[in-house]
Amino acid sequence: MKPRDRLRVAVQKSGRLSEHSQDLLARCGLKFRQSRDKLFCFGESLAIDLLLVRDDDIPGLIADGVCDLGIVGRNVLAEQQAAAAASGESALFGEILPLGFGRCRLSIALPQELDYAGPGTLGGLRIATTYPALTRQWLAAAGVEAKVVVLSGSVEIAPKLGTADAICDLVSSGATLQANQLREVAGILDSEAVLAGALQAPQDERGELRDLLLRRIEGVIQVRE
Ligand code: PRT
Ligand code: ZN
Repeated sequence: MKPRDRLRVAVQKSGRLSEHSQDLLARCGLKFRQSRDKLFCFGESLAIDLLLVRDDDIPGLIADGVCDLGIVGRNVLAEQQAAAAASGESALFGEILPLGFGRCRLSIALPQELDYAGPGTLGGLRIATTYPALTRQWLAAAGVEAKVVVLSGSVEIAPKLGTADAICDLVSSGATLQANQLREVAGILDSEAVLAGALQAPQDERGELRDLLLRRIEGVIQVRE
């Protein structure tokens, strides 16, 4: 890959984290000119550019060295770390700094009419999720054998459809669970948006830019608190 002298940060193109992510970077004094296809933002105030992508692609872009940093939910990062661990690989990216927005939790939920007496209750059940690696990791740690049903979306309707007995999904207000007659019974992961990056910072100008951006982000977060 061609060496780069500009720092590249991956942010979500459109979704729950997009506005907050861009707002945070603007507060750090970064100004951008957007490309016509709206996928790339060229940094005009500092040599820091943005790549606008799907959130799920962010850990991979960092691992492949296409981006130096990314703003992504801890849930996405942790799922890809858990998936790497499950296949005996070590993830080449990690969490650098929690950012205090996009808060939610990954939780197990059961139909309201089912009693819950601890993780053992889940033994033998089918659990639908888009987070199979984290779900399996949690079940294994709890010593529970259950079947993980991998879905790509609309997890909350799986019990009603009969394709699963329980779910493991993100929850923020709890309204979605309630609307589907589900009850949160166990938390697997507390999540928020985080700054993610390569475990090894680049040892050149990009490393200096990364430190500068980190200090500015910390400053913005402190003022907000
Ligand atoms: O297109 P792309 O792949 O980039 O986006 P996406 O659709 O995968 O993600 P998006 O934009 O929905 O969410 C991005 C990130 O926001 C997630 O990875 C989380 O880190 C964070 N986040 C915070 C949430 C929620 N809160 C949240 N409530 N992500 C999803 N939800 C969903 C949840 O899956 C469930 O369907 O909202 C529903 C529950 O919300 P409540 O309020 O009814 O409990
Ligand atoms: Zn996504």
